[in-house]
This record gives sequence, structure tokens and C-alpha cells, in this order.
Amino acid sequence: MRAPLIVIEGLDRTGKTTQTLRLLSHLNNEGIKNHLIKFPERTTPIGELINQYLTNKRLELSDQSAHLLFSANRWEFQSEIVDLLIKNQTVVVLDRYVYSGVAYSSAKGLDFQWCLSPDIGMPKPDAVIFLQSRDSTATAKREGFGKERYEIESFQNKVRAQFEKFEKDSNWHNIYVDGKSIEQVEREIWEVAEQYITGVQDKLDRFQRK
Ligand code: FDM
Repeated sequence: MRAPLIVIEGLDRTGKTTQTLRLLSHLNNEGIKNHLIKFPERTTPIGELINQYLTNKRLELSDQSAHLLFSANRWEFQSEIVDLLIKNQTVVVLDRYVYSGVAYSSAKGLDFQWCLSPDIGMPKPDAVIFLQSRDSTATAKREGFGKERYEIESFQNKVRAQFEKFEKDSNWHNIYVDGKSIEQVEREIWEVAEQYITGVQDKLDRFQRK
């Protein structure tokens, strides 16, 4: 038996980080062991490079190199994630994961399957909770939007279209955020997460070649 792996995904400024923190407090209040990893994890040497790429627009990388760095950053945490789930029986919550990797890079024009390939073998989450917003203008108005490389409204629309390609996956759950209060979205996330937290997880799946 192992603990569940839960991913929160979404476009920039859809409230992902706020909601992830609320999910963690909920788990803490229920006395459930949990651990959060936010990708990109900017504190490792690879993460620092990614941070420079995202914030200091002077660091230029080819789209392929940037993509491989984001994936390498996830691989830095692969054994930690597996140990937390299996040995420590700790619920792992990821704020962004392989799905962001594929959606952002394929929105730039890279091949979708190529984008998935460096993450083949990474643990596959039990649930992906995607914070969906149809209203990119509202997203663009959120505080802080536009500070980083990808925070451009037209690009966000392309990223959304790529994320939607994962919708048919059985572990995928869309939660629409437009017009809803933080508390309402929090409740909807918990309704999804709870099913996995109370259910028994057995085998740990990995991302595979299609
Ligand atoms: N991002 C994030 C990618 O392009 N690829 C990835 O693999 C990941 C994990 O980095 F624009 C993008 C998504 C976002 C940016 O994310 C930083 P945060 O959540 O704003 O830190």
C-alpha cells in the first residue's frame, strides 16, 4: 500500500498556489501526513537556471533546452517522491508537474509526444486537478500577471488548448474557477482529493510511451 500522489495544475494566476496551500492545511487538519513540491523547484542548481530563464529574460535558451531543464528538475525529485509515497506513506501534492511541462512547451510549437518523452518513467499521479479558466482576461488582471516570461494572454490561450488534450485521461479532473469564491473552489478540490486519500492505492504507475 502507498500514499496518493495528487497534482494541482492550471494556467498562470488561476489561484493554483493559494488552493494548493489550502489543500495542505486541510490535510494537516485531518492529521494526514503530506508533503508539497512545487515545480519548477527553483532552489536546486537546475532550478536556479530555470528561474533565471523565467525571470531574467536575458537568459536565452532554445525551447528544447528549456524543456529538458524543466524535466531534469522533476527527475531531481523522482526518488524523493517515490520514497515519500511508499516508505513514508505521505500524501505528495505537486503544484505543477509533467502536464505543465508538456503544455507550455508544446504551446511553443514543440511536438507533443516529444515533450512527454523525457518524463517517461516519472511516477504517474493518481489525480490531476486542473484549475480551468475560460476567461483569460480575468486571469491576466490578477495581481502579478505579466512579470514572467510566459505571462502573455495570447500564449496562455495556446497553453490551455494543450492542457485540454489531457482531459480524456482517467485521472484528470477539471475544476472551473471563473466566478467562484476561493472557498467554493477549495471545497470542490477537496471533494476530488478526498476520494483518492480515502481510497487504497496499490501499484505506482509511471508515465509511458503511448
Ligand atoms: N513551466 C512549468 C514550464 O514551462 N514547464 C514546466 O515543466 C513547468 C513545471 O513555468 F509559466 C512554466 C509554467 C509557468 C512557469 O511556474 C513557472 P509557476 O507555477 O508560476 O512558478
